[in-house]
Amino acid sequence: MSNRTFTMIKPDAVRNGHIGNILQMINAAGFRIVAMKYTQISRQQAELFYEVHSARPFYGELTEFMSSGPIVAAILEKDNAVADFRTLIGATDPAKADEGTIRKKYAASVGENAVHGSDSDDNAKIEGNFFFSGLERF
Ligand code: 3AN
Repeated sequence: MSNRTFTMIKPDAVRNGHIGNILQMINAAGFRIVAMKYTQISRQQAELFYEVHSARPFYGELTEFMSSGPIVAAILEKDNAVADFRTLIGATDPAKADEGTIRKKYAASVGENAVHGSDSDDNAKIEGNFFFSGLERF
């Protein structure tokens, strides 16, 4: 079990003005911010980041959306970070997300679902390395 996960506040949540509220929920849940940046990825970078989903029917829609505006990327630290963060964000489909989760509060649809959270320790490392150098982690 590793104690780090990777997240993005997605373009829909940024556009809708939810950065502050989402960061507050992340802090309140006991995560420490190891690295953070406000940035926008290109279509090509989104295709690379989501390469594991390249065979899925929503890949085009997903990579277009994720490159459509700025995002907040961050590495978060806490015991059991990957699983606890998945609990905090709720189900991929906000209609199925539990009350009090980030997606229940701020997501509109399965495609535009406000936040990303790594699904394994291995992916948390790969995804964190995609966005951050060693000098950007504290
Ligand atoms: P999660 O983000 O909860 O790990 P995944 O890994 O199944 O969910 O999917 C990755 C991302 O792909 C989701 N965050 C969501 O934005 C998008 N996605 C998943 N399923 C669909 C779908 N049926 N239609 C459109 N986008 C989807």
